[in-house]
Amino acid sequence: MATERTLSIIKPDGVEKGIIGEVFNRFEKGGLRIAATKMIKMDQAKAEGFYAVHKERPFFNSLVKFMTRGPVVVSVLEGESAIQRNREIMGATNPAEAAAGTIRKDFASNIEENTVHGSDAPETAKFEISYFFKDSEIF
Ligand code: IDP
Ligand code: MG
Repeated sequence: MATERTLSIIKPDGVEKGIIGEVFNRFEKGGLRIAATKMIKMDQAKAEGFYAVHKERPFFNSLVKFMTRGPVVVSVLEGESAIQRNREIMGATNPAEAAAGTIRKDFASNIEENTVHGSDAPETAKFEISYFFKDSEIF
């Protein structure tokens, strides 16, 4: 076990629902420190680049449209096994399958509008963090 960093996004539905504070509270209570954060609005190219790994999936265009419809909050979370810990706090991709007490169970609308993103592995975390933050913006 080691201290890690992971990339979190509160997606447009989460910002619209007014739960930025609630989500941050769950991260901090769950042992994750917010090392960087900012609100941005992604354009189509930025969202397509972020989700490039999914570009052959049937939901890709819809996902990009959703992720660009309003502002998001991108953050770097740091802590013990932060990547896995954040995925536990978020819950399963499909809120219908997410465990009780997870962010997605409590707030997500459906499998697409599922409130939060979290990196899934060390390599993707490194790429995703650098996609939004310079080293000098992470504390
Ligand atoms: P994850 O966010 O839990 O890692 P991924 O499989 O990496 O899930 O999918 C990325 C995002 O694409 C999901 O968070 C969700 O917003 C969207 N997504 C995944 N599967 C579907 C689907 O079957 N229909 C519509 N959107 C989906
Ligand atoms: Mg994923």
